[in-house]
Amino acid sequence: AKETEMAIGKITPKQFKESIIKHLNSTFGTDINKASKKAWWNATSAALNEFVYDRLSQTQKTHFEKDTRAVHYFSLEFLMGRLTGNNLHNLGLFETAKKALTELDIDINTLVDEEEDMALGNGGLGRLAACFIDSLATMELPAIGYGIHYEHGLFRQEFKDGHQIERPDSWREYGNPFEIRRPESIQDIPVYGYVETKFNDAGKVVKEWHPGRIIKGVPWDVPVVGYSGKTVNVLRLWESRATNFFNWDVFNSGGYHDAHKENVESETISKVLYPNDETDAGKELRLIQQYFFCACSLKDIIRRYKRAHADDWSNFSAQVAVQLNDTHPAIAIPELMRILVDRADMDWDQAWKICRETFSYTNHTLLPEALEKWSVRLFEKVLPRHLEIIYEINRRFLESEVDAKWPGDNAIKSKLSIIEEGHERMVRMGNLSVIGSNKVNGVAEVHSALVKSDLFPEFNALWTDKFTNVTNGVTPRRWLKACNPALSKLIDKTVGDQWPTNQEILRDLDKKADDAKFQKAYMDIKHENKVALTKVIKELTDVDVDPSAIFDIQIKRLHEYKRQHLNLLHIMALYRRLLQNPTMDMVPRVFIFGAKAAPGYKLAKDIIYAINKVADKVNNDERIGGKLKVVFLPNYRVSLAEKMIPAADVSEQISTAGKEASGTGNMKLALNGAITIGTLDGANIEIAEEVGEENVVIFGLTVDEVKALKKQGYNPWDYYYGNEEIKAVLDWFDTDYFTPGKPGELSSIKNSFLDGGDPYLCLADFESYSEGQKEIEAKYKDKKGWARSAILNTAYMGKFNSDRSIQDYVDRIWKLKSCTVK
Ligand code: 26M
Repeated sequence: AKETEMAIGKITPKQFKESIIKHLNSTFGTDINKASKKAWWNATSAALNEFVYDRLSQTQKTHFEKDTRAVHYFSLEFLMGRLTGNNLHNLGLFETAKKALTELDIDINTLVDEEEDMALGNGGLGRLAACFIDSLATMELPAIGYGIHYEHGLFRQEFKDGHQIERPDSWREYGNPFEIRRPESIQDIPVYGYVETKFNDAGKVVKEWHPGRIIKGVPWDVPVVGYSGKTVNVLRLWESRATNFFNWDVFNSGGYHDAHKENVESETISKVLYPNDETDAGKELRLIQQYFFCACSLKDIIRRYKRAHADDWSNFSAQVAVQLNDTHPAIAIPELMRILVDRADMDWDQAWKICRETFSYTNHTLLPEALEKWSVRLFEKVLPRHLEIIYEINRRFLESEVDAKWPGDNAIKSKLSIIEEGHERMVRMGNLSVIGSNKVNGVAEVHSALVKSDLFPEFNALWTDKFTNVTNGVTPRRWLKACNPALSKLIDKTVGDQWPTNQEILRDLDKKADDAKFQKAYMDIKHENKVALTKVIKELTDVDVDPSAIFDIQIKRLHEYKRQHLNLLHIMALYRRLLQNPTMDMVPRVFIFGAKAAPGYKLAKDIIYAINKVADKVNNDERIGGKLKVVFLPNYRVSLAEKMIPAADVSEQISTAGKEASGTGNMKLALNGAITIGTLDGANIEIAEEVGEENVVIFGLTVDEVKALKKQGYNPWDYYYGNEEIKAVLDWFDTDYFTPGKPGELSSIKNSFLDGGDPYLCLADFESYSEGQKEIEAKYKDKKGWARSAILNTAYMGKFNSDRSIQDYVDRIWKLKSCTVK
């Protein structure tokens, strides 16, 4: 009862039940006797939506009437996961719905499992966007998320003989009860064509873009329900459609196929999410996706602005903040210039001032292969007018700002230029983003320092105040309250139920860290969560694991720099130690992986295969008495993370120092009481600071040591010949031990460490990692010490609440005010 009062006044389980039945009947044309599981889920969501849509309208009305400044979060990715459970929790209706469904003989957990994940993102960057819009709504801040309504989200992963197979994701096959199509807000977007230079009546040179094609953008709105349900913001996602009036000439002259082809091409734009993360593909369709959604979103923003301010642009940047989620939406900068200069006839300097006040840019990576560049040739073909505008932005920047600071220094000019000269001239989206932005931020302290010192040192010298840090965070509503209900109830009972919106409160749990009764309650819940995961593991892999073993979890995209293969080396070393000494004293351990590899990333896929093959062998080896198990859960995604994270004892955060910008899975795992084994990289550094050195295990080279080793010349062979265990394990890859009858199938892994040069220094960190793992085991044997550490991890993770991140963005970048919705 208390739960529902906070949100939406009074609704009883009985009323909720009646609403579900009503929707089964009149919205879905079925009834309680013959409804399918999907129909039950749809009807429950429809019942819940009655509250959502009401608050959505109220929020929009209030924001309009008060003409609030708003932030517009531009992102190619929003990795939302499932919405039903989350929205029920945020509205305070979860218990009500549970009771209502129980009366209908339906288990709410089974019901929410019917929902497909909304997987419109690859990994960290996309999930961060989803946590941020949750926090923005919870903090009652006026905000809109803008992105693409992909027909297919991130591929579904299957394993066939241990190999990754990609299958299309069709998340909307059974409908999405939460989204609303808004045909009244369709936008037309031009692409291709050529630019004509003309003189206007005043004798001034003007540019006219004659586009080769017009694409229609149709918005779909997904309500974003803040915790307590007071503010419901929107995530507006654009779907591309062909403009059916466009090529009737071709059609009428008998060219049905050509006209049709153009339609298909236009509708391809929002078909599928690019599955790369970190490496830049340089594909034409990707550039069009970027431009398409930025152009739709800016038109939408300007339409809304003009409703209150007509043609007076003077308040634009006071009303509109745009945050660029990496460089992917950077094309919005020249697009706004085009609108202001070509369409609104504004002079360049005034337009440029507005642009620079409007945009800010978040950097998520330092990896050179991830820095976006587009060939000038492609740009000219797709966006000829934008290329000219970029040239002009660049010319003015180099001739005035750079030359004033470093007169005549051509070396610096060529480094800072938006255009990279060379065999093929390229447009550097990072430089464009820095030059066109008000603020540039990294996502953890160490990362932001490296953005200044290593990635953009000259820009930092030019504009010191432009660079800042906002350490990432995660929403405790999804990543503790909803995914770990038993622990949440224990926390409620111990420190009160205000912790989901007040990050300070969890800290009070530290008083209970040594309390035997509390330790038992906390560890009993962990055990129950492990039992639940054991069932999931059995279902997905048919492997039996023991819930009293240490559950050691590495979940994240598959990447060399994240070093799943370092984890694998250590597993193989443990296995070898056990074979050599079967009576070895060892706490049983289950190593659990979840990861998707980009479909074109050969080594990443080989690593998945190798882990699966080692798992097969280890799991079926009677000699080691079940002390070691390895499972790779297929199709890792948000909803699977929600089942894995509450069951983790150990969190693997083992990237090469300097490579992981922040990490956010590290935060979710620690919040749920897993002990981190990690390098001093990204947010791990700040996590260790918060939870205390004695409650994490840190190993490996530091950022400075990595740099020094590389400079001195790193030779992996030194470690191969210098450490007999490393040598034996690497040589194992060349045998057919794990792939009977097929020697050499795993050799590419060994080669990556040796001939490949081991670019991420796995061998250099191996010994230290292995020692760290011994430390983990020793800690685990001390049951009380372990419980204390786990509790303190939960208690001291308050800083990594995404509400704190959003407050930092508000204070340092957006200067936003919250707005109470009646
Ligand atoms: C690039 C080109 C073509 C297609 C897709 C991409 C692309 C997509 C996603 C490139 C990078 C993408 O995401 C990078 C990412 O997820 N970075 C992670 O961001 C998190 C949130 O800040 C950090 O916590 C992680 O450390 C960082 O790796």
